[in-house]
Amino acid sequence: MTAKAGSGFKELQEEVLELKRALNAIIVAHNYQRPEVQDIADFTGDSLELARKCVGIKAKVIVFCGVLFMAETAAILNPGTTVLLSHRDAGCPLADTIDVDSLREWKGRYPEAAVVAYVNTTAAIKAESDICCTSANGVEVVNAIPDEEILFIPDRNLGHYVSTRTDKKLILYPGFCATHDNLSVEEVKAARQRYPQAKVLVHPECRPEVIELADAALSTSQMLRYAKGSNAKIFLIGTEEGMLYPLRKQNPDKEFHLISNSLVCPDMKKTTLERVIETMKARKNIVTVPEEIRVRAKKAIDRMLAIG
Ligand code: CIZ
Repeated sequence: MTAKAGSGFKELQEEVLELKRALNAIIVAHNYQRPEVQDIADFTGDSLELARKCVGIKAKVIVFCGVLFMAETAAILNPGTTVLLSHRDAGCPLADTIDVDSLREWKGRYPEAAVVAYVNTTAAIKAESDICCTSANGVEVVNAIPDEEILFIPDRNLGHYVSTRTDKKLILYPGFCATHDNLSVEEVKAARQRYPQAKVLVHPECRPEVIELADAALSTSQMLRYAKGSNAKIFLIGTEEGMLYPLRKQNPDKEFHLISNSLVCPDMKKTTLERVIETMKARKNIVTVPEEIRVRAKKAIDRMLAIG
């Protein structure tokens, strides 16, 4: 488990900071990154928070410690800035469950439906979609648009969660995040037995039957707010294990336990301090989005942002 940043990382972290100054860079890290990586970031947060925080900042380079679709979102919103992905192969199997051809085929099957794309999609998929949503605002987005029929892509679990909170008709694309989808009812029940007084917080990418057992289904940013505002002292967490680090850091008087040790995203864990240094030294893993795709993908993101 990597939920504690050790002092053994000091030299590497100093090297990153020197490179940061030399490159005039800003470093952002997703909530699921290793603690020692989160510690070198100017900002941590969910993917959209991070991409938005980079807007208007005068840095020449954004070093995105996360996975490819997140760095693409940063590139879409910050076209004048060079975006480096912390590890060349850090992808998102959920985002890869849908490609443009299959999306077009689904659109053909449901020509009346508006396409709502979870931000965990490639720039090319966003460009083909009407509007984006995050795990924090899926319900608001679906309820705010005028369409009654919605093709929700690509996460079936988030889509199902949204469908339980709207009267609209949702058609769910069958993608899922293996890390969240693996969390089982038995694991939640066993954790509850160990800590009967705990609040159970799971991510909406978990299966519907798991969400039903939880006290709340929340995005990572919402989990941070919930834990801070709650009087509870013990929390059982059903999302990627990197989340334990900011939760514990921001709430030193509270206890956080991962519901299952299998809640580890292999792609998120590819980024190490050594990889960040390598990437910055070589100024490599530059993430670019073709302008024609960027402009259309930005429209889908901007529509979501306009909802608030
Ligand atoms: O969009 C994100 O950052 C993801 C993948 C999850 C979340 O809930 O923050």
